[in-house]
Amino acid sequence: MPTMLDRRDLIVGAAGLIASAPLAPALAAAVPDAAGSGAAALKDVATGRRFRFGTALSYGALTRDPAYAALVARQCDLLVAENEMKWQWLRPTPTTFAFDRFDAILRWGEAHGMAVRGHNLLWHQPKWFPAWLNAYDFGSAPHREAERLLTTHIDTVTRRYGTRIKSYDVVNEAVNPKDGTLYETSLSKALGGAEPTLDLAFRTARAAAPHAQLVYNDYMSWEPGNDAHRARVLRLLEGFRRRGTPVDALGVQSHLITQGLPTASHVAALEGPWRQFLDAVTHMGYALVVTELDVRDNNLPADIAVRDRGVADFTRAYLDVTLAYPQLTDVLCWGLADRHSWIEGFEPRRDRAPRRPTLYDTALQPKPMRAAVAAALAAAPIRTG
Ligand code: 9MR
Repeated sequence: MPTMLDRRDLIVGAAGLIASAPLAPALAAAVPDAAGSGAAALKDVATGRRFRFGTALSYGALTRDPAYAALVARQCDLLVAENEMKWQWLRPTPTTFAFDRFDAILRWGEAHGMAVRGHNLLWHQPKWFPAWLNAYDFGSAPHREAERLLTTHIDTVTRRYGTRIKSYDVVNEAVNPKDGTLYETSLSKALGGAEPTLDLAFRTARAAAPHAQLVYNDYMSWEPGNDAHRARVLRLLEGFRRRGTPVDALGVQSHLITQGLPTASHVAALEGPWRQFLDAVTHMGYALVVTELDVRDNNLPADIAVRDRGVADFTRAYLDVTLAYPQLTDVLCWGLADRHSWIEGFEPRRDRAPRRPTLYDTALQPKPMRAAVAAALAAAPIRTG
């Protein structure tokens, strides 16, 4: 039983399903893995295969960590605000919008030649609504008032940015993976259900931003335990198609979770259901976007070299399968360096060893995961669309 993922084992174990070449020394050399001058930036590696590469960036990181911002500018041609377009940040009250922070991120991204995505127009869970929206009094005509509130929000945001934003996560995480239901919120209760609410969000976005790619974004992933979530997302996507709801792509968040040191047989077992899922999504005519890639380094030893290798191998295996889909052209990480990842605050490791979920360490030095992403991009079939 191999303890570390061996690329040749993986190719054999996957019965030829992986189209890309093994991670041979020659390929690694062709994808220099250093942040310094002369190294191939990830965006350039991506461009070579006609992909784009990017990250989430928060206002705090942008304004307080210039070295990190410089790294993001060097490596990325795609950017998304980590929080600043969400209702919780953008809508302090029912009648006001606070655009400053998102605007600052957008201007900075544009000044550095990046395309900027919109995340998100409706995170359809009470937990992520501003408190005022959960407690909102919809008055005597609740349907009309909820419709006004939601469409005003989406109209205002999308019309403000016009063609500066060409892709939106219109709806984020509407499925409750615990029981397969769609979350209900103050808006959906007033609008007569979750599905009409999500449909209204997409229809409004299409009318106000006809140029934009409209994405449904969720975290169903390839690890065991995600089957019910994936199945419910498929039903949601089928429903969108049946009702003619204008949704262009599925945002595959890709918050990966290691299950131990990845072995070929372990990865091969994950691959089948994951392919079935992506096949079903793409057969419905949806494009794919990797919107939030990072890795929760669970069940791996604290030893940094061993842990980083496990994270890198798991990431490479996942991307090899996922980037093989020609419907996918954009890959975004949810933070580029460990010092700006949400994961430590959300779920620290049981042994309290600091998490190592991203491509660069706390000193902004590239980690094996960075080499794995570069190699996966370099090995991906070139996009032709
Ligand atoms: O990384 C984000 C964190 O800073 C916020 O506190 C949190 C709540 O707004 O959202 C995190 O980002 C999430 C993203 O918006 C949607 N998918 C899951 C991400 C990680 O929780």
